[in-house]
Amino acid sequence: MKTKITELLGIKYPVFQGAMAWIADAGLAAAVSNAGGLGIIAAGAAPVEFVRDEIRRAKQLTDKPFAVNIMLLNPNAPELAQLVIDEGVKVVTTGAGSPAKYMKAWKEAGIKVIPVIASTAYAKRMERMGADAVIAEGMESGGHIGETTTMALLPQVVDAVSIPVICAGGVADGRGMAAARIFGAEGVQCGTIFLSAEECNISQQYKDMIYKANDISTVVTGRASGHPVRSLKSPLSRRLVKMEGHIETRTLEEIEMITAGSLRKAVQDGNVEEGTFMSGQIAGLVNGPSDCKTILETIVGDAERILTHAPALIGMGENDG
Ligand code: TUI
Repeated sequence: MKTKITELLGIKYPVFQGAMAWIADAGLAAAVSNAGGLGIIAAGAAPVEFVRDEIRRAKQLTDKPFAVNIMLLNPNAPELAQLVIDEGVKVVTTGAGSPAKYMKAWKEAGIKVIPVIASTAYAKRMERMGADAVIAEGMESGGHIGETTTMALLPQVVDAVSIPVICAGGVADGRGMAAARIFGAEGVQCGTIFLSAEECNISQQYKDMIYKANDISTVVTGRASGHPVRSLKSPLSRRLVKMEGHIETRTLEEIEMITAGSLRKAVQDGNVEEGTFMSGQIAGLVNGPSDCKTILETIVGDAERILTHAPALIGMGENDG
């Protein structure tokens, strides 16, 4: 499947692996890139030295393009912005804010910049600023989210900008990818499905919770503090929902106390009681272990089949009257 994004980045499949903080390391990113997609290392809240080592490790593991994601709420963001230049990273994605401060230096360094956006206004700003593409992320996604669904956001962003749009939020199979392409997206970004990859190094508890999840297994917490986060329903998220039901300043501080470090507790320790198990709403489609190559080939192969045979599949074929 050739699109403006496969051409722009020199990759085989127009599928990005979402930059999941604490999860998307060099091992996962390189496995995705080697399988033909765009692997992305999530800098998350990690120290600069750690991210430098991960970038160097990815270069050892793959000769294909990979990206680094900079989460702009991270206090280290300015140092990370320089690090990607120093390390010769070719593609940068950003999330949770504006990359305005770094855009000029990145473009001068020849870096392809692809911000995650959650509104048309922001998409237009990014285009004016020189972004090479945008990732339109619907609120079906896991982690920190905006307010609009993929179904509503994607066509509006596609109409609002002329640069390529990548669809994120709710995509885990060929149907999702085919739908995204019909809406005008040049590619997709998937997060949750990659939690099932053998190359994804997270606790077995986290994987099992994803495999057991269904369509109503996630919940959004943190709206009160201005950083809404989607995660699996769990002892911690249930406590947060209760606390947010009667919010005062004291509980906001308490919430900060119990959520700080809770993603690490989920990813590394498999701490079911105190962990935040971030997940998209599509987790119900993720039912067991797989690997990056199978995931990519299944999504793209199924999308191609659906798009090729679409008229017959929806009863509008030549022989369907
Ligand atoms: O960034 C994400 N997803 C994330 S970051 C993350 S780590 C975290 N942990 C705890 C609390 C908060 C974050 C987990 N998941 N996705 C990209 C994304 N960006 N989603 C939404 C946005 C976004 C939101 C506002 C992008 C730009 C933006 O700008 C608003 C404005 O007008 O300044």
